[in-house]
Amino acid sequence: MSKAPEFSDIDMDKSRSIMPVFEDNPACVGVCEDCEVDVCPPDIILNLVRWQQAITVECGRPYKDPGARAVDCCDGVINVVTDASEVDIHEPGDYTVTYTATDAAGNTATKQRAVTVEDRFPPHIHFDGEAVSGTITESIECGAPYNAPVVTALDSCEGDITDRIFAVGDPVESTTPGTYVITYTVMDSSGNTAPPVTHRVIVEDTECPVITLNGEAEVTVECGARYTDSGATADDACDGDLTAQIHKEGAVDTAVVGTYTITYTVQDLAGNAAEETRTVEVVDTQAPTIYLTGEKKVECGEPYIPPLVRVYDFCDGIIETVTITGDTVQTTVPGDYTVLYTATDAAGNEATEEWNVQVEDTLPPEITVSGSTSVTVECGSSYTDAGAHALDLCNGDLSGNIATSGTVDTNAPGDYTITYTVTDCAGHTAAAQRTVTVCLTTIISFVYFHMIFRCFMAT
Ligand SMILES: [Ca+2]
Ligand SMILES: [Ca+2]
Ligand SMILES: [Ca+2]
Ligand SMILES: [Ca+2]
Repeated sequence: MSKAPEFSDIDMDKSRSIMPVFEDNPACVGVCEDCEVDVCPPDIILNLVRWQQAITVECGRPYKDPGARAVDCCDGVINVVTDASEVDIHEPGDYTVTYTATDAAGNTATKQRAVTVEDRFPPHIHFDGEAVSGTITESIECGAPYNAPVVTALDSCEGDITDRIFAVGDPVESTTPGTYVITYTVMDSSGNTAPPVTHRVIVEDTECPVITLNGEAEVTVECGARYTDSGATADDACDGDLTAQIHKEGAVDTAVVGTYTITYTVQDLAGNAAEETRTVEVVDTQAPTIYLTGEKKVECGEPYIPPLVRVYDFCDGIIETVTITGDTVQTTVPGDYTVLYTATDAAGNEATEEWNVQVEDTLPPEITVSGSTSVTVECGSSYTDAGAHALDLCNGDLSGNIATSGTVDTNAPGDYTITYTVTDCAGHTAAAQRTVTVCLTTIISFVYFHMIFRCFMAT
């Protein structure tokens, strides 16, 4: 049994010539002479395909009916109508195409052709609209956005049969390194199976983590101050937060001026490493502090005791070297003196502290009566005062400045007061007195009688 011809096999030239043969109605052979009464239907001749009437069409392919011709012994060639358009090329199955011809006398003839629509081709699997087959391997970066292909299945007969795709395997987890394999198969309604497509997705982590410093990458700290490192965070596109895995190296000694480096390193699970550094500059910008303790007021003439000096620097600690400039305190010269204490730290920061000394004369001179402060003088004799001397702690010997007041009349018995007064440069005054008593003694000499008499007369 020969295979039914396909539509493409039609060879019209080899179709039968248009000759009424009346093979379906042999009774009409030879009666065409009497066309007054035409009782014979036309003769329908099917155009053949590879000498065969039956046709097999691939589902989904276009079908063009080869047609038929009709000849009537009275009317000659006449029109043929057909229902070939009823053949559904998208629906596999057996169809019967009917050709009908009617002559002018109303005699009708029909003929039929068997048309088979067959689905013999498998569907195809598509990734993102592209037909694919076999094994498709792709590598993607772990953590990067992954767009899985849109998998569809198209059959030349049935069209889109995506809903019949059968997938076996592990769905891709784009944040977990590994190899994921999914195999897709699909079968059309006629049992034709598409070649399976294996999708192999390798999720790799080739990217380094990213370290982000908290705070600035360059930090300046004052020497002696406390430094607390603000740390860093680490994030990996694949492994996520790796902050806890950060390894920190380096320390900052804020007691020592210098540049320090803190290094942060981290590795992801795939061994990709990242490193960041922070530079910490320990600087000394602060001058030392000078502490002066002591007495700023000095009594003129008393010794001057310089203050106790202590110098402390936040960075260097105790500084021993202190330079003293400014006024030299002269303890015998009252006045204000400014003594300057200067200290410099190792970084060259200089501090100067003023020490204001006040030399004051607050004490009066001391006046001392020469000899006795109580003197008795014989009336009539001569009296010479012994004077006094004065000494001031500040001004020294002021004896020459003593002012003496009061007189002694030795011819007049009685008590006389001699007053000595002296004032120092600061205006402090001191005074002392001497009492001189002029009197008559009980032993009166003859020689002095005249004098005594004068004394007596004076009283
Ligand atoms: Ca098919
Ligand atoms: Ca990584
Ligand atoms: Ca300092
Ligand atoms: Ca004085």
